[in-house]
Amino acid sequence: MPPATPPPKDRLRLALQKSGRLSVDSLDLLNRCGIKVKAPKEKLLLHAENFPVDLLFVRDDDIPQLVMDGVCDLGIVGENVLEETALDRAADGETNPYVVERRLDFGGCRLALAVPEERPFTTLADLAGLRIATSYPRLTKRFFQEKGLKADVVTLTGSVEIAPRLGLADAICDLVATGSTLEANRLRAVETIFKSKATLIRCDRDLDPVKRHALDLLLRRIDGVQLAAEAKYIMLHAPKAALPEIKRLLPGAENPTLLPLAGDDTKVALHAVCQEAVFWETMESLKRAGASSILVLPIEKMML
Ligand code: PRT
Ligand code: ZN
Repeated sequence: MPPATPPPKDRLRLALQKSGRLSVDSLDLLNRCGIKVKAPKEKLLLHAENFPVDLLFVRDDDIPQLVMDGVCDLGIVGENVLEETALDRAADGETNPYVVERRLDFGGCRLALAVPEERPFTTLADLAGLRIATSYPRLTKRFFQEKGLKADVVTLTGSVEIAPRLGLADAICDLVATGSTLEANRLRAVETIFKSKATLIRCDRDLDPVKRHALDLLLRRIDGVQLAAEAKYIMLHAPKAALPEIKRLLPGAENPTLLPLAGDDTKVALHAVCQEAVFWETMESLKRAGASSILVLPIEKMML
């Protein structure tokens, strides 16, 4: 753990995972927000060159604590780690002074109960009284309590998926993304107990006005990046008579721009920003409705 020195008054301090599943995406998000940092890996603390933010690189498990204790103003961490820490602190009689500023578009996974493939399972009651290995004992116990079931929860810090084979547990409660780890260990997920994404959290204390201003700017940029991630700019030619149907087919598009087409007054050019993904199926439907010359372009940044 780094020393508990408070962040400076004029620069935000943001805790990021040093090395792991969230590191690349966290830095990529900052990069897309126009925040430049050099040589992120070697140092514990880095100053962004063109934005009043310092980055502190730590283990993900330390991030909620660093933010809640005010050592960092901000942190990017999985909701699974955040919630487990919050439950842990509450059990110790501590408060949880944090605010979720943004749910981010990466780090998606679920915390799921899984049993060996050969173990019969029909309802959750089949797990009552079993030994369940997990790195998330608080979330797991809370789930069983809410269901009114008893479970013997065994805390492991890693390699949870091999616990049943080693005879350490009858079932596990672990993070699942693609499901291939469960499959490789001949386990099957039977219940999702928590869905998680990476999240940007802030220490729930008053920020100095200079830092508040920097945070507002950062949040606006994050919103711009996240909005643009799914959004597409679509251009097409459409017969005027088909416009109502074509507009209906455009996913999440408001007020398209219509432009005359030189030499053909039965048709117009339509330009629109679609807030949702544009799939091949949508393009095929547009074509069937009479659209032609359909172009779908990515959008890099967006500000509404
Ligand atoms: O060293 P440090 O403590 O910082 O990192 P860590 O090893 O504790 O965490 P890391 O880097 O593995 O994960 C960081 C965060 O990424 C997690 O807290 C989640 O919020 C998120 N995340 C997203 C995942 C996964 N997907 C994931 N698949 N975290 C872990 N896994 C593991 C899971 O534990 C299992 O072993 O991947 C395996 C399952 O993956 P699939 O794709 O085979 O289902
Ligand atoms: Zn960790």
